[in-house]
Amino acid sequence: MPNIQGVYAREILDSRGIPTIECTLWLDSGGVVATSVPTGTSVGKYEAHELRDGDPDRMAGKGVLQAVNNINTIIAPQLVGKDPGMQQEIDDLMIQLDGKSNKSHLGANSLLAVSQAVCKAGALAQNMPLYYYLFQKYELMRELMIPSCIYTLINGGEHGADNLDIQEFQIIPASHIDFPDSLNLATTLFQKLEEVLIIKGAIHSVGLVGGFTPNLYSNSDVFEILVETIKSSPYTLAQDLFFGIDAAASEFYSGGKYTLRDRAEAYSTKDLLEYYNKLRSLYNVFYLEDPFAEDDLDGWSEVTKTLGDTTKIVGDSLLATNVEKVKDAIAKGHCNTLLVKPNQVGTISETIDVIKVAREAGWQIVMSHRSGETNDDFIADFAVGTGAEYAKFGPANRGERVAKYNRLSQIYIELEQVRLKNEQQQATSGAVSGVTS
Ligand code: 2PG
Ligand code: MG
Repeated sequence: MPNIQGVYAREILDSRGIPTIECTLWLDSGGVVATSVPTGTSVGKYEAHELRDGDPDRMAGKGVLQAVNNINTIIAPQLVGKDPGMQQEIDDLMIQLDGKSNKSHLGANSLLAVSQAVCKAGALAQNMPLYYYLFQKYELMRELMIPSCIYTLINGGEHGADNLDIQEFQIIPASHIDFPDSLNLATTLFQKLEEVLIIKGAIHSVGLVGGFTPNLYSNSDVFEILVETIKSSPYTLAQDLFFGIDAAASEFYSGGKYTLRDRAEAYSTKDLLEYYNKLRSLYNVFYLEDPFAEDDLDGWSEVTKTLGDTTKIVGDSLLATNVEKVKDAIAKGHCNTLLVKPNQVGTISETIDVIKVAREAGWQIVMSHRSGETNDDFIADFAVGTGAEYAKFGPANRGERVAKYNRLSQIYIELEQVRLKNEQQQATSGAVSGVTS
């Protein structure tokens, strides 16, 4: 097996023009992999620490030269000669080198850049596609499949332009729809939505993840526009697709109240639950991500109790891909679905542990991009290889988002080829056994 010969990191820019880290790793067999880490905008307070330089004279204080230096001078020398298949050992070593519970010493961004590079190198060393390497290494499911995609069509909140309070308005094609048809549906509706927004005179620039940012009177108006868009398409709501939101509610929570432009008076936790209830019954909103602030645990318990049977209650900032937080939420019934962002925790091994805990509780998994992305498609392979039921990569729009969908398309083709080959083999052996019997 080839071993690690060198690791090198550098500062690059993400899709928002904000610095992030790219890590290159080469093996003594001559193979080379490169990967980069995403970063968030609506960052939960329980996430691992992202190390930034804070030098106001450079990159508006957001440089990552120190984190890059940590890789090149502290982590890299320790990895030379190691087997890239030893993901757990290498991640444990980096966690030890960091020494802080939230990875604030070397930075979770440094650790993840290396951890992802090691993972990619492990696949390369075995000559396997990354998704297949993960599938056979971690055995998190029986069969490989493409996750159902959650497409964000409209952005507000921190991802928008002070236009709406809810961060993401999403469409989710029904799970029986295969990936090419799902992508067709999302692309068709994205383009039809643009036409509808132009006719309405609603401003339609795009937000951080590429969704439109119309200036509307209320958050619920978005659903009227989406319903109108769907009516002008070949698709039927609640049959071919459903709605979802990522409220990212911590961003409009203050002093125990939620401020939404839908009404003058701020919403109590109970009022907001009522609001979601209405969205659920009026518009088939069956996916609620971060519906309440990360510390409003009563809101989380109530929404799971009242809507959890029919609706995915998805913990993003609440859970922060943190194993203790997930265990607590399972025990207390705070939500029923795990959103996974590897950079919230900082290593691939810890991310896998979190997924395992959620799986044991019977939860489903949503694998997620971040608002600050690069063209790296690591997360697409990671979603397939860990058996995530859902993938949230933004709209099928903008280079850094479509990189992930284009990778899913490629994996879909590979999986189809394997399926057809198996079918042919089965047919042939059936025919042979038919002849000989
Ligand atoms: C989210 C993500 C991605 P950010 O809240 O789920 O859509 O946003 O990366 O800004 O946290
Ligand atoms: Mg979120």
